Amino acid sequence: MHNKNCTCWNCPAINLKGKVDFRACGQSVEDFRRRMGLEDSFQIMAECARRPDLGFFDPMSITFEECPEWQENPYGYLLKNMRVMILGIDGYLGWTLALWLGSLGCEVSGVDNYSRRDWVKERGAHTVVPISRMSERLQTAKEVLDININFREINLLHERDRLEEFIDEVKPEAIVHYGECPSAPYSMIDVDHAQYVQKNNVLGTLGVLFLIRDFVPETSLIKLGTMGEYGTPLTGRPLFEGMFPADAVLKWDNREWSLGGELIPRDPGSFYHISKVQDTYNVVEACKYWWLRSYDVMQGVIYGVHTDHISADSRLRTRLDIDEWFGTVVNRFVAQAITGIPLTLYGTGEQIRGFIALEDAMQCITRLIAAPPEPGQYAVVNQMSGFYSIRELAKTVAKIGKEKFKLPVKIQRVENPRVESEKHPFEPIFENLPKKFGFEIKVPLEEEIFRMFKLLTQPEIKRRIEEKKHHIIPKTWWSGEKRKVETIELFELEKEIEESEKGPNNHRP
Ligand code: USQ
Repeated sequence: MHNKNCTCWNCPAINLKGKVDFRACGQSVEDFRRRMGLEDSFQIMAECARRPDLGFFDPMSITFEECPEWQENPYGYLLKNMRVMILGIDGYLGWTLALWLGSLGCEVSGVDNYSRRDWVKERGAHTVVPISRMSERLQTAKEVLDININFREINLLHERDRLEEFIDEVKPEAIVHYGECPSAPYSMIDVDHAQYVQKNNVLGTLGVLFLIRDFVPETSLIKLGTMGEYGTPLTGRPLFEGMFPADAVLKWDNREWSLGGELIPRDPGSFYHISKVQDTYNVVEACKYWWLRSYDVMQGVIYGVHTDHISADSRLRTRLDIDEWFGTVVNRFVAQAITGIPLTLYGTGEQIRGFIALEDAMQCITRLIAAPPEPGQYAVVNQMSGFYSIRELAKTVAKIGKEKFKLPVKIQRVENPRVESEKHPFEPIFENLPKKFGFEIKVPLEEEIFRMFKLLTQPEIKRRIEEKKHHIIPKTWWSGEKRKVETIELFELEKEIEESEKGPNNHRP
């Protein structure tokens, strides 16, 4: 178990408030530990909110493996009935995680104001996988999976008093923050959308940080960031996990400095991605000022439709968007293949991105919840299971569509409405999750694409794709133009597949 040696120091049930003057400890956990080893008089005493009978004790003396409150499950020791609050519980990821955690015995609570439903509706699009109203979702979760979810409709930005009340009532031991607008193209529509996305995301999250400080300072915040914060630097320098490693140096003018521990440069590619960068700095500072604990999850592009729980009943399914604003590339490609639109490579299609299947993303988040950061610790994970060029992905989708579903799939290059490098080196480091948290890839790309075809070719879903087909070809340009992109080139699929069979150029750890 990856978290067996974590101690009460990591545990959200620890009660340190008022017992430790963190400012007197400096900012370094190592320094803290060193002083405890060296100075007899320097010690920390804490109480346990779950086991008050222990009285005051040294919080580093009991491990998760030894504590009866932490119980084994497939993703590490997990706190018994752990109280996890999901912000953005009605979304693609939020709903999936709620059922996933509920089935592991967590007490799940969640907040949403249905804004994802509203944004998609505003664009005239819809989720092609129909989803139930929240009341029906909650009832079905109870009926089919025996999961009780404590839900409250709250706007994170504008109803902070209600969020405060809910947090104080539930006292979550982990908060997973998915409650942001996730779309780059949506943020690039016009000034109103750009301002809205930044306000919603950045200020919403800032409010959450203050509430954590005041009401649940020991909770761990699992905050969704994006690999897109880093961009695709043309120097090809590695995209470390948030910070430079200890041995990284800056050389200039015959002098040398250590870069160890400093945030790596960010080069976001849309006003949405910028909002995530701003969040990063706000979360880092909150951890520094108030000793909050946070994992910032730099997630690659997500795709897929399956976990056992969302597939257990049609009323439990999660949403799936394929329009130009809210559809991510793999999900879009499968829908395009089904509806006869040649798969749309923007520009050369040589852009490379990190990807992860929905189910693997759930596994990662669970593993992070199970091994909370230490007080004051801000850490980053690059959450992806492999990286591919968009062109390779299109070929994979086309091949599965053609061979397994007998669809006449074509691929096209269209004008790129975005401003992004179309040919670039890419060296993401994504070692923390597998090495420190025990993450193992469970879902091969091809398997999830197959599952998507299976679901999306069902008559009702296919009809819903057809209905909104006109929102697939993009017309939102980073330049501000509003016109459909033109096709540059249409590919002979056979040739493309033949080439990809010569040697798939995919990249896994
Ligand atoms: N692309 C195509 N054809 C399409 C759609 C996209 O070639 O039909 C290209 C884009 O130009 C881009 C890449 O595919 O180079 C990924 O685009 P995307 O729309 O799938 O994803 P993106 O806009 O980058 O944003 C998505 C999520 C966002 C998350 C991000 C992770 O919407 O919330 O932050 O993936 S990452 O891309 O690693 O930043």
